[in-house]
Amino acid sequence: MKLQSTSKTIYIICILICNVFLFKIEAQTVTINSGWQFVLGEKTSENWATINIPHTWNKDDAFDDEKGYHRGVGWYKKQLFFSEESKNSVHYLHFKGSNQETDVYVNGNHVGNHKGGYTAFNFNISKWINYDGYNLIEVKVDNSHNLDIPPLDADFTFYGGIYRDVQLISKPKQHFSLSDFASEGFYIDYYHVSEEKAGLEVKVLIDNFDTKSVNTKLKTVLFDAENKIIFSKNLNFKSSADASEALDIKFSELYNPKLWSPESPYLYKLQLQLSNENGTVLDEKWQNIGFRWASVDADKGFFLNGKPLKLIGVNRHQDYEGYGNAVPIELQKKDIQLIKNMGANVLRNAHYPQSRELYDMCDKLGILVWTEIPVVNKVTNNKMFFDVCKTMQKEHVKQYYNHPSVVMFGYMNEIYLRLAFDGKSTETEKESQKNAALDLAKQLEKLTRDLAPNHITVMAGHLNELYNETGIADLPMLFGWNLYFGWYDKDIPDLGVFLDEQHKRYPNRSLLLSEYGPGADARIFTKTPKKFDFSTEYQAKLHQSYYQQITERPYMTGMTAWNFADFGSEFRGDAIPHVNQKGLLQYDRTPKEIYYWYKSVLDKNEPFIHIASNYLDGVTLFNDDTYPVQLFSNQKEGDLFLNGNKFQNILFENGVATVDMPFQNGTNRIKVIIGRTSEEKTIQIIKTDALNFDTFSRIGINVGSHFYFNDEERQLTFVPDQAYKKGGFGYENGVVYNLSKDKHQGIPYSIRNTDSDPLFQTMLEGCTNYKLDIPNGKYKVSLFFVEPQIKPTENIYNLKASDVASDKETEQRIFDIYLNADCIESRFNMAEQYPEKYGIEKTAIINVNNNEGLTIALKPIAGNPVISGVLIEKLN
Ligand code: GCB
Repeated sequence: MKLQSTSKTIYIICILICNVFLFKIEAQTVTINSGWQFVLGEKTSENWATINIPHTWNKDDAFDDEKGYHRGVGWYKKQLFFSEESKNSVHYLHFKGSNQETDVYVNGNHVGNHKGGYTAFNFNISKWINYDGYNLIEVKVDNSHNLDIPPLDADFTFYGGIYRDVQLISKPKQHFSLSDFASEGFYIDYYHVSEEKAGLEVKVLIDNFDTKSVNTKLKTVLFDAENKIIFSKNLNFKSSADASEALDIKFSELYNPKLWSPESPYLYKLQLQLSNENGTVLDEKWQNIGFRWASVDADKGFFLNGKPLKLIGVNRHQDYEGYGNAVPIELQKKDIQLIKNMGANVLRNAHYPQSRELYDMCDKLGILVWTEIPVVNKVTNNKMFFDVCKTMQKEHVKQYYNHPSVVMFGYMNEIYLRLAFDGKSTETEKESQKNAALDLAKQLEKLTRDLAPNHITVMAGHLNELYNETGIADLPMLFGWNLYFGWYDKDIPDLGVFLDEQHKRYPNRSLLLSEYGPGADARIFTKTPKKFDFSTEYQAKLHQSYYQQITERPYMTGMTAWNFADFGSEFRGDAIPHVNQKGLLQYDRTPKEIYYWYKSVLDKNEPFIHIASNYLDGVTLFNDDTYPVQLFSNQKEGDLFLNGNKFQNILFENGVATVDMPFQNGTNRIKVIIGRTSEEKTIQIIKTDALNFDTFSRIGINVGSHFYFNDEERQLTFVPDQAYKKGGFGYENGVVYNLSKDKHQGIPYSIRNTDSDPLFQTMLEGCTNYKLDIPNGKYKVSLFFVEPQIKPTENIYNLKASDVASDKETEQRIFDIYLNADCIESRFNMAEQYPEKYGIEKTAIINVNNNEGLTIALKPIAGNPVISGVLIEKLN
């Protein structure tokens, strides 16, 4: 019996495979990424190079020490052969993404122009092709600032180039339309979806390029995940000559459907097959089908399939260290897996549509998606801009419509940001800006609702009354607040206060916390985390509190952290310049500790433990100092062992336990055991009672800073600074240099000539004596400096409007540098002697005698001296 049923299954599978694969399908798609010729600038230039797509010309210059990156034109060209036999086909060039304006030429003829860098587009090139010969394809791409194309302005790098696949699609004369805003030519709708039953409706567009009408057949088959046919429909129809046919196929309801959800992303499959009257298959499409329905309630939050679901997840930018936006798709897919593994159930693809392959992954893995077009920070008040935005939203909605994971369509982010910081325009101009954005929002909202009636419309705003005052926040079905309490604004607990107040004032508005998070650098850690210090600990503190504040508010639909990973933003001066460091992972996708904390609160699948000491290696602790290490787990309690001995029983609250570890000098073993699961980490600690060089040979001090900095260039963890203590080290005078009063980062600029920016960015000003009680001997002493006075560029992400001009008056700064009695530098004048923002290292060899220790004296000649770091190495 059993054998019989197995052979039956095999037989059915064989039939299915035959059905699916053995028919020759006339339609063909070929990816043509290899071996393009590329030149930056005009095509008359002679510097053509051979490149492969995905490609961007900004992968390096958006990260170098020079301000700005190439925003202009680049040309691509390639020869394509078309055979005589292919004459009867219709040929399209399909671009999945080219930033941001693209013009395509075939044999010198202009075949089309596309505006916008994040949606796909097709050009039918058939009429320009020479058959039985080679054809010259030329593509001009321009990423210049263009007032007609969003984004006009945003906190990410607008890398130029053809950065997603290019395909040559050849189709028989009748095929699923490729002309409806580059969609798949069909749209899936669900009707009456419930636990009991679900209906499926497909609207299909079929183009006929023949000059005569033809009999055509459309077969649609719904399979379950096990390839069992659920429904099948055949339709015979006449395709009129040179016309498009719109067909509506409605399947009868399916009883007891398996619903799609993040815990159980069950996918059915739909096959659409187009044949001619002889049965030759002309074109074919496959589509994942997930039966689900989503809704929002202003009081109760988000609902999926009728059940409440707190949305917890991340935002994602598409670029990647070393690649810019031209990232191999397999590498990008790993991101989606990482997001799923973290336990997230939602992804906001901010601020633009991303690769379709990733949405497929979300369908398969069960991640709900918010997707949006890049209308960010401001709008241009003219028809062209409005038209481009509307076309972009049409492309976006139509191209991404069929993904079961996509439940939210958005169209604007922080549209009043520039207006809020605008110190130049008149009141009338501002009023008109305000109304223009509102007007565009109304048009885009209507368009989105018309195109995607079964989806939730969304928009995100920043902390500003304008969104309430204008009523723009009430247009979408769900409004996202991007809130940075404890970073750009006020303090961490102010989040809940603000949200409660908003909910009270606007009780009918559904809310999501669409962005939040501080910048964090894995190389920076501290026992005293502070706003704007980029420390691992501050990132933990903020995220852990935000999570509690959102989960305890039922009216909040959820939260999406800013950002999944660090991303390129050329103008930024974070601890890693040109990179926005608010990621839960680093730019190369190495997780920061906070990623594991999210996993511990979100992923309940199996017991999980993480000891957050991945980056702590090399910490120096003095006397009885301990270091607070965070332990993460999705369990309630466990046992902690330090260096083989049971240290304590630990209780996890909100996924975390923080333990002050009394480390010993050298290797330390931390082990957590919970039931049958355990995790062990080994870290190296330098423990000392004095600056005696017994347990270390080098010591570095991150002068003017309260955090440790792990410096890869010098293979050393610099210790935080302190006021002088006898037997130790520290400053005798001076104050921490802060460009603006309420920020704690020193100077938020890219420091030239180094990757150790946090060492230089923080400094002491007015310190004339710095003392280190080191024993007699010979030492190599290195001092680190940078001139902090630079005319800041306008950077609203690092500074408040009032900070845009430096708080400090420009003054001259000249000083002599002494190591004890030796003057190692006279009239040191960085502004005069070095380029702007230049990281300077001065090294000298000295002998310390007579138990005098070392005094670094910075003797002012003009202005106040500054110093960023000290490194001392014992030579004998
Ligand atoms: C925001 C923006 C986002 C920025 C982020 C930040 O509110 O929507 O594009 O990158 O803040 O890091 O400042």
